[in-house]
Amino acid sequence: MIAQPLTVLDHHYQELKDDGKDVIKGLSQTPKTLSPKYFYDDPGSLLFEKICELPEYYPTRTEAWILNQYADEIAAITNCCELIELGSGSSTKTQALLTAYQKIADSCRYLPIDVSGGILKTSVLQLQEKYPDINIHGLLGTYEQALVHLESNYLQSRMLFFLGSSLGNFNPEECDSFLTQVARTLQPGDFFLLGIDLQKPKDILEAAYNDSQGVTAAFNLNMLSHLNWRFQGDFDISLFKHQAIYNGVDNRIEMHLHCQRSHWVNLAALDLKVSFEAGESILTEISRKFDLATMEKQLQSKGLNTVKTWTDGKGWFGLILCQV
Ligand code: AVJ
Repeated sequence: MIAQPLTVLDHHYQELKDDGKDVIKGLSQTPKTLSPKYFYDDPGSLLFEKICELPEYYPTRTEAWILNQYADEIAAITNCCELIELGSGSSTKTQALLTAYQKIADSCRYLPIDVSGGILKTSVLQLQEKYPDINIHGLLGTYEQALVHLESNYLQSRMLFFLGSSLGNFNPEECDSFLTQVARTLQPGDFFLLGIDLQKPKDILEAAYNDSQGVTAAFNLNMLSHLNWRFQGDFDISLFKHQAIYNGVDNRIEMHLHCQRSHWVNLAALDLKVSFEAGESILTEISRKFDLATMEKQLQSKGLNTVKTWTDGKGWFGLILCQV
């Protein structure tokens, strides 16, 4: 994929331009797949915020607990000037870090990066009011665009962070090249802070992705509404059903949209007509569940050496701080 330049929100704000080539590719293969980045149009980002508050969805509150507990320690160890967050969303959990850095640094910068323009713009404005001493610049774009931009725009000592276990969306190969890219954006002495969801019993995992209020189902189905407005599509959402199952061999949740009867879908802006069979499904997301020691080894192989790890009392979620 060719990286497009990022839009710097402070100067001008515009929707992310997406050519949709990945949609054509994903819907033309068997089984069909779509990139989880298409979850996050503005309505999708709001649904994700709702997911984070569900009783069954433990990752957000568990990670938030760890961050609140150890933010001062992280700030003291890293003592860096530029905080860069990939996939910042509403930046709610990040506030623990911003509060900690504001206490120790005189000139600190925060760059939240997200594909969802609405939520990014709102949170940048709110955060700037709440943290007047921190220089905040929102960047609208994908991870790929962000990493290319960061590699050639190095200013000062950095901590790049990637929270919420979004790393789990990558398969092992994608994960490997992502971490290579991350390492390229950092200079010796810089830090990378990674939040990962850890392996745990299947029933807890499946409940987290099949909540009783149906918010996760709405979030999954919203991807089709997103494609409808973005690419002039005619997906009929009522013909698909949300499904999330845990694959214990690959240690991952798999989210599907299961087609209820055979029909054709047209995406006019992509000049694409796709046939769907009853019973087939679109894989919209994988959410891998990790093991701390294995992840530390993988990070180390990229020159990202663990400084410290933190977890919660149950060992459900892990935070790894590493340094180049
Ligand atoms: C934001 C990718 C970490 O995998 O748990 C939540 C997204 N999908 N419920 C996850 C998600 C369904 C979430 N990540």
